[in-house]
Amino acid sequence: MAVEELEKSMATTDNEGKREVDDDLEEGEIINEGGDVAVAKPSKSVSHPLENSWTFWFDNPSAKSKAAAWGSSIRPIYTFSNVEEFWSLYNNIHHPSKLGVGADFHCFKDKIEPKWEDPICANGGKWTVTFSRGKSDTAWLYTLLAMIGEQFDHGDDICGAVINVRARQEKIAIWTKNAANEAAQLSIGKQWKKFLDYNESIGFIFHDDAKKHDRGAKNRYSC
Ligand code: MGP
Repeated sequence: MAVEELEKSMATTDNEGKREVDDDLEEGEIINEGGDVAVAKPSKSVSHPLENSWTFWFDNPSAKSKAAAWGSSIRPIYTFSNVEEFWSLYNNIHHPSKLGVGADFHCFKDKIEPKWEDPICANGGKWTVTFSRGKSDTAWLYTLLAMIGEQFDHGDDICGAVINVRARQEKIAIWTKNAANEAAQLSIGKQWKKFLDYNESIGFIFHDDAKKHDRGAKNRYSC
């Protein structure tokens, strides 16, 4: 699908998608997780398939504090594979500014888990952009649209994106597969900044470094 066509369909299905879900909702079709996330069963009408299927994952902050091991409370919420399903979901989930502090919300290609341990993520890394609390809603949406709309020249190298909501800031990261491929990483980082109109310098961390050095991991690339 051409980028222009995709953007047009995304723009026009925004309201339609929401109306369809509101009209179609039946008891039990909205799940509420302690006010942190709500998911509606998307419309069945399929007209704009995406190149990849994507899964939203959520990590509940209250479950996280009690978790024995990192990652044990992350769980998949819904998988979508066309534009209409995306808008139906997006219109019925809380946006980052409304998520509780500590929440992690992920959108990853289907079958890739948002963990360093996932075999496809294992040799990858991440670019991160930061915003003050409550200021990342638009950047999160534009990141999702650019990813699912396959607007990155090296989109095949992308695993997905995550937003971490913290007390003082909200961080959005794009996770990639082949950290050692510097040209691909730089292309993704530069294009992402352009899509977001983000003018500060951003850094790329290898997951391997994060595993070894935790918060002491240094940026390997920046742009
Ligand atoms: P984080 O949540 O990505 O960073 O990782 P943040 O937001 O700086 O820290 P927070 O405390 O505010 O959440 C935080 C910590 O979680 C890391 O230092 C790791 O110990 C652990 N961790 C994060 N990730 C993404 C993974 C992962 O994929 N696998 C494992 N095993 N641990 C992880």
